[in-house]
Amino acid sequence: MAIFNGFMSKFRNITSKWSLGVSNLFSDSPLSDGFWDELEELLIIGDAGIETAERLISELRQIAADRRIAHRDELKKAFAGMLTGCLEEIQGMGRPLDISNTPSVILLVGVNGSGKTTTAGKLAAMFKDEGRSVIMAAADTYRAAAAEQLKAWGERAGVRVVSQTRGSDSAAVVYDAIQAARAAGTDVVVVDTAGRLHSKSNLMDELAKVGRVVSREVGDKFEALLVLDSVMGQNGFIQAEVFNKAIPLTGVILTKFDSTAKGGIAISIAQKLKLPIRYIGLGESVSDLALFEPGEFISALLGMESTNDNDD
Ligand SMILES: Nc1nc2c(ncn2[C@@H]2O[C@H](COP(=O)(O)OP(=O)(O)O)[C@@H](O)[C@H]2O)c(=O)[nH]1
Ligand SMILES: [Mg+2]
Repeated sequence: MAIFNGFMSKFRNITSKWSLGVSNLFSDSPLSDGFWDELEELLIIGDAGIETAERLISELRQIAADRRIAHRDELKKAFAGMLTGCLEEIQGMGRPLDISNTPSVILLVGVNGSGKTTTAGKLAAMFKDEGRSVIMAAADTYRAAAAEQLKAWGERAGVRVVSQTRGSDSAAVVYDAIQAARAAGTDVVVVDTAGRLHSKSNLMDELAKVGRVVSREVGDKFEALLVLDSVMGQNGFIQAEVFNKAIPLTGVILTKFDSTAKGGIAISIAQKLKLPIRYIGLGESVSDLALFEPGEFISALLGMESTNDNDD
């Protein structure tokens, strides 16, 4: 049962005003000053951030000048190649996630409502689907219904959930889960954490403690993924720095992309956070998680066949 492939088909089903805007802009008409203004506006609306938008535009202007490009549609491929390049630079090669340890630990962190619990469930199901054994740790011991919500995902995915009573020490839950995984020879431990408000330092201390327990148990090689709600756009970034202080982040999962499909956010994550996007959330059900691949992402976003073979 291969439910987690087919990024393009899932993604192409998401209609996006933003993508349409890009397509309309790169139409079959001459380049003009208006074009550059519109492109800048589109990038900013798309959450690329002002700095990134300006940089992309000056690069694209240079390409247009160097190659004496006069028509908008001739620039589209160069634009796609530039965006893909921005993402690939950060994305690196290698595996999407390092899960070479047994057990490998994946911590999901982020503010309330960003999609951590949902993503934990999706990831657990994905790993199971790939033939790996999985345990989930309900380390959000703060919210009353948190463990129940994770258990529901556990049942759906056929994955065991390690939890303790509400209010207990989340580092202890994670410790238990790692011991259970060791005892059973489990491949992956997916840890759902509390939606810490980044201004509450006690909660950040708790997260740092979870990090210490994990490194003590499995070494420094573990994943700490920031779960970012793409609807929050640039506002979601303030949190990244604070989380990164509590625990060194290794990547991002961009959720709720089905609700925005604004491409700029992915570019600004690469530019500002310098963190690779590993997966992208495209809905609320268990299979609505797709591997993030820059070339596919950009070509789907811009309604193109493929940018993998770009020669820019
Ligand atoms: N449309 C959409 N909704 C999502 C996605 N991921 C999570 N959600 C929804 O966002 C809300 C908060 O998710 P939850 O996992 O509880 O967030 P948490 O507080 O970070 O654990 C829930 O209603 C989820 O169904 C996604 O990729 N797309
Ligand atoms: Mg949660």
